[in-house]
Amino acid sequence: MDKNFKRTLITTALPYANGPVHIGHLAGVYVPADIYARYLRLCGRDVLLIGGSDEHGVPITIRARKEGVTPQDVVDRYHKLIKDSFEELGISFDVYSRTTSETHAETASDFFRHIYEKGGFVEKSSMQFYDEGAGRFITDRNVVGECPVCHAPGAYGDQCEKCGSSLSATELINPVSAETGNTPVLRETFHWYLPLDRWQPALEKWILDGHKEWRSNVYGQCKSWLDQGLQPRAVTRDLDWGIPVPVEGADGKVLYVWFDAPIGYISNTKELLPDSWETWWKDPETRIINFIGKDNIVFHCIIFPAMLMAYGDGYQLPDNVPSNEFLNLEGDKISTSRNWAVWLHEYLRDFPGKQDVLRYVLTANAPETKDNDFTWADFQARNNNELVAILGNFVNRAMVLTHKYFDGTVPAPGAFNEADEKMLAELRESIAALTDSIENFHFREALRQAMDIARLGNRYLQETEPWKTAKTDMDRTATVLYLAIQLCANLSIAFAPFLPFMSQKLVHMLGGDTITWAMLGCTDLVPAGARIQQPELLFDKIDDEAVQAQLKRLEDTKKANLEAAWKPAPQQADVDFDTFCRADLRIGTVLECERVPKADKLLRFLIDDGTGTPRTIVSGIAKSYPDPAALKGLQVVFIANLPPRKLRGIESQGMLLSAEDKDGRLVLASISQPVAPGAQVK
Ligand code: B3M
Ligand code: ZN
Repeated sequence: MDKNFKRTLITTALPYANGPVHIGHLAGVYVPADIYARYLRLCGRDVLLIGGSDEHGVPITIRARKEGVTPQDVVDRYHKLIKDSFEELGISFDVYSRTTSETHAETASDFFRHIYEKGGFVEKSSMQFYDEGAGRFITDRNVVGECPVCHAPGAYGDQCEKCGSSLSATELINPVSAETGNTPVLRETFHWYLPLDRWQPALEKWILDGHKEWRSNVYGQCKSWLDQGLQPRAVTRDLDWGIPVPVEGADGKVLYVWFDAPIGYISNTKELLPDSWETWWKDPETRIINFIGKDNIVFHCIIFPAMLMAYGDGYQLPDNVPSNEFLNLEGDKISTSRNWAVWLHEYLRDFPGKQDVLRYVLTANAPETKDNDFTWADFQARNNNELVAILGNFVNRAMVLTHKYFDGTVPAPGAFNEADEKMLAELRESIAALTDSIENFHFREALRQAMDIARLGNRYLQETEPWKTAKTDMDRTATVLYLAIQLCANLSIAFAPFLPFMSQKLVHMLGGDTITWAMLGCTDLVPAGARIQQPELLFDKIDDEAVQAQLKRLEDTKKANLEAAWKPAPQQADVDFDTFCRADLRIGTVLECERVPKADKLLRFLIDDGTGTPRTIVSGIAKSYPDPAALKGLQVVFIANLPPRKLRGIESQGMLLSAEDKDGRLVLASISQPVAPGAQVK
């Protein structure tokens, strides 16, 4: 890191307060930002970690209307839930505020007004869809219709998810409002636009020439935007939820949510430090780092910087924008609307005291360079095989042995031998690599290097065997256990940015209090003669049952989603009456029904069809009827004149009619009153 910087301002993307936070948000933004902030604090650097809820935007108003509450009610509820769960996970925000705060309204209004007065916007009219029934304009995203490119139904007014074409709402075929189903009309409106094209040369110079060190996904996205040529972007909307546009003649207009949200970083700094916030934004010796997800890159690297340049007055641009790819869950894209997520507040409820485990797994699997997958099996394995078996195990062995042979007092070491020196050299190597990784935002790698120190500890004990030397050479045992305890102390520091709860507990167990990054590598962190506490387990095993419960919940979600998405199949092409009449449908009475051995789908029916000779029919509905014997006596509908067919060696003389329910269950067709077996269905 460039040592010329005096302070680092770390911002985290502001989550929309229209739902809880999930593991995708955590892995992409909050856990890495917190690791970095904690690391810099340990280095004794001046740092702020800024967060807050994004409380404007259309999805919040839609949710409110659906629930019959006000948008303010929605954001109040989720802001509190999000803020509390971040705190419980140990995300060490210096401030976590919200974009409905008064400070924010003032700051964002001032931002717009100032740029407006400098002539930094252009005003343009356009035709926009208007829902006459609801009495409001509809944003492009909330118009749906047939895609003009691939003709898929349900394309959004800004994009078709089927073919990926980017669209404008007026191109849709048969457009309707996604919310009310009304057919909208076009109405003229006007908006203020930020002419990004004016800032293109400055942005090119700043990013393409000045920040080649950015992650390739970030640099690449910026380059492709710049290569396409920047266009003016509307920064106002016709909505009633948002910050009113603070100039005359703007009735019914609010700031576009992506105009006000990034200003939230500034407002929240102001709220924390009303007197000195400007140092954090305008002093060139401040370094600004924005942690975001990949879908936010253009807003943070192009639009917000253009806003800051348009405002002027010394605002600094970010120095880096570490942006992650996406985290999937059990192979599927995380989705709030499909409830396909691990929600932070639910995790905290289901796994109390295991904040560090989630932080560990999300960092070990961080989608830093490509999309990654969270699975509960991996979660369990990383806890049991790494946190418990490597880190927890080493610390426990070192401390138990020290209690056993030295009564819990750290022994004075003798001279270090070759094995000790080799171990210390490896320790220093790991520390150097670890520090370098964190400095370069490679947290996943950094975590592995921290775990290497615990691996080193286990290997050291295995090789030096203090339990054996204790029988013959107590001096040697003293040296080994002295060094093992120093390794424990090093682990409490190396893991502090990642696993803050474990770190604190370990520091306390070793009788320490303050730790700093500079102490890493030292071999006198816990001096000879110091008393250490009885070791408590740092981690415990996660059993199959806990994991099964989570998988069951996901399975239920999948089922519920399928049912919610169910629609009757489209009607088939017409069939002429005579053709239909050739199918000979009859009623039969079930005489016997049993499973077909070794075929888990098939049932064999014996049916009274009125002819006096029972008819055998094999039907693939066994999964829906676990108790076949109970079907005896039921009157069913069958097709009598299908050619016989052999199934598992049994000749089936016809086919039973059944209906497939939403969940895939097959239900036999029957009749409303008993009739004579063999009666024809017409
Ligand atoms: N709320 C979008 C998101 O959560 C948005 C980020 C704002 S950061 C200024 O993806
Ligand atoms: Zn399409």
